[in-house]
Amino acid sequence: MMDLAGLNARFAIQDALVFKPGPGGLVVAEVENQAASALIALQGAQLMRWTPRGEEPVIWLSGAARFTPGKSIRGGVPVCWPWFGAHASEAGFPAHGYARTVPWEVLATEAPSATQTRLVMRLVETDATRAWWPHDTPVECHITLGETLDLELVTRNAGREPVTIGEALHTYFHVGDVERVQVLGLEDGEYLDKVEGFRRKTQSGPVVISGEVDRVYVNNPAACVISDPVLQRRILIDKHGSESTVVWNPWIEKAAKMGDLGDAGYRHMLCVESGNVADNLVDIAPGEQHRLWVSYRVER
Ligand code: TA6
Repeated sequence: MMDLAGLNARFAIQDALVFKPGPGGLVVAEVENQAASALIALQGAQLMRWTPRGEEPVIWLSGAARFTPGKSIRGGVPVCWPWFGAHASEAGFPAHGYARTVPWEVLATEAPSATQTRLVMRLVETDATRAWWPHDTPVECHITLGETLDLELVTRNAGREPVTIGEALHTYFHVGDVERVQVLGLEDGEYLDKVEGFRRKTQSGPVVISGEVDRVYVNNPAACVISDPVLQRRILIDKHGSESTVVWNPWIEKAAKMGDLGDAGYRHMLCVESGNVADNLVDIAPGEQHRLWVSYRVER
């Protein structure tokens, strides 16, 4: 892996992007362009902050987050890959896959304009990752930061056998008061309710949060909107290559047990995750690739 000096010599962009030591010894890329500021940890290719100019932060990062090499950071956009939730057969394997807790390397940076900065990263495979996932599937994360945030996860099957992956961009959005927001776009959608042992249900009306919510909306390529009357804004979530949307808020008791969500953390976060999970795992044929793309934008 390249050290900070090497990273900056090769990939820093004047007036837009610099690599720095981050909390807990993690290396971060700090982006500051004319449209937004952002912070990305190289561990997990995990976006920690994205704030368009003049806006409140759009992405929520827990005030009690722990920053430890090899542990996932509470908040931001953890990349869940190549499985979501518990591993199908190996109870000891990491929850939500391993992509979020291992180093990624920088492949390229670019400033297409003064208002856009792009960072391309690739997961670094090691003996440890191969023990969890013995498939040849290079995965890249392409992040474009500006007034809009675009994230793309590209999985290529470089092996000789078909592979099946689960994945999600587990985005924690910052909201004024979770009890007052509505998620629009999932009306009439079928979902698995994790709070009730994955019971299959149908959404009626907008999603509102007044207790623990942990739902996987399946067969659902729809764009959604988080309508936030307290921060007086709408967050628009557009996506391609994603058939599932996960909506999660742990509420008071679960949040207290987690220990890294902060005292009133649950009130100011809502995960709306775009991916392919449960019914919607993705088969990738040898030589083929799959792209999961999301785009976030704030509207007032
Ligand atoms: O996406 C929802 C979820 O799968 C929940 O069930 C919840 O446990 C959450 O993700 C957080 O998981 P983590 O492993 O980051 O604590």
